[in-house]
Amino acid sequence: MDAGPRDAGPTYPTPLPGEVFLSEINYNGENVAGGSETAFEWFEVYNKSSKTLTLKGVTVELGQSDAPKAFLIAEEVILAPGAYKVLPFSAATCRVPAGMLAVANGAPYSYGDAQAARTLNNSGAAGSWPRLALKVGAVTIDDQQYGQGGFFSANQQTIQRKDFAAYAPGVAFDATKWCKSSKVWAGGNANDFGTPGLASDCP
Ligand SMILES: [Ca+2]
Ligand SMILES: [Ca+2]
Repeated sequence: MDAGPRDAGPTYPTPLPGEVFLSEINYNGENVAGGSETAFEWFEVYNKSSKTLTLKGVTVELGQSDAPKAFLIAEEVILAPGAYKVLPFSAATCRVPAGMLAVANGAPYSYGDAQAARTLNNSGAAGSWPRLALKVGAVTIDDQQYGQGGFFSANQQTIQRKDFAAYAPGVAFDATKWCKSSKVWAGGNANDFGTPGLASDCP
């Protein structure tokens, strides 16, 4: 049996709580008449740790808090220490420069192409907030019910995180630890507000 290492690339660990965070969410994309804003959606992750990590094996839950939809990241998506990387519904339509996007197998990663149900929801109320979460098996890495308390952004305005304390079970979304973006990003259009691939610029 040949179990030699020559065919295996480097392997990296999946994140633990406190190592990788949801740092920015673009759930409210451009409102295209007769179309879907989902094509513009993306979220950003931040590797706060000093380790190179992979998102391969991370489960993403999205949708509404009372009816989550989930998918597994099956591709090797590597996060360098300190990196901010964008995971878009579609790398082709998100209007985020390629250098800011997460990469899988040498190409920009997309989680939504041909998976129309993978939407980042825009609205909700008590008991059914829009939600985005990252898990490794049963371990929650991050979990944000981002509309909670009525903290909703406008069309083409992301929300950015300004506090990176490790996720603790049962802690509600805290809007004071987030801001609504106020500056356009390079490579987007004149109404795309956010900091894809970069640290938050919250006041
Ligand atoms: Ca949306
Ligand atoms: Ca950012």
